[in-house]
Amino acid sequence: MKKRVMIVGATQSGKSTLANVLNDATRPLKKTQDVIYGKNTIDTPGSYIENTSMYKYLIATAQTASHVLILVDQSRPTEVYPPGFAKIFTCPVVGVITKTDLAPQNANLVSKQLKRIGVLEPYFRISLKDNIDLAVLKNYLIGKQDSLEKIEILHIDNDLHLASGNKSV
Ligand SMILES: Nc1nc2c(ncn2[C@@H]2O[C@H](COP(=O)(O)OP(=O)(O)O)[C@@H](O)[C@H]2O)c(=O)[nH]1
Ligand SMILES: [Mg+2]
Repeated sequence: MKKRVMIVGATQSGKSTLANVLNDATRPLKKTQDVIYGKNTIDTPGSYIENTSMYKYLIATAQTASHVLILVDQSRPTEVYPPGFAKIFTCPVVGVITKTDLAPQNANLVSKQLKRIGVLEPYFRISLKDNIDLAVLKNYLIGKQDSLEKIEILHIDNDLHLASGNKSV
């Protein structure tokens, strides 16, 4: 079964916008306290990261995820994550800097934030307006899984082929 990518970040950091991109969807950007499962994503409420007492829900939800995306908003670089936060997850963690069309003077600051949180480079720098980097991220996260599924299907096809070949002998 294909696993989903979990998206974590402060309220208004661009989580649901990114979820729509990764799902090829146009779900409205309503503020919600619910975890939303999309085709390829698990969109988590900002409150889960803004209250330490909610971290346990993030850890539990990440159990079924292929990756955790940790978002930092270049236009509002307030610290929302504690140092080393990324280490609480057992699946791969990917650092994503959102809204890179805004406040370019914060570019270094947000990279440093991701480092402090314990996220390893490379970081994906994305903007709603930047189709290229969005496509790179999407391919990195979802393309890999799709191609694995394709390989599995090829194997099944091959097995069927062999089986039917054997029958005719
Ligand atoms: N300028 C700019 N605005 C963005 C970008 N990504 C999201 N937004 C806007 O930021 C606001 C919050 O986005 P949303 O995805 O709802 O954030 P969430 O609360 O983390 O789910 C919305 O008005 C989006 O249109 C971006 O890359 N650039
Ligand atoms: Mg949202």
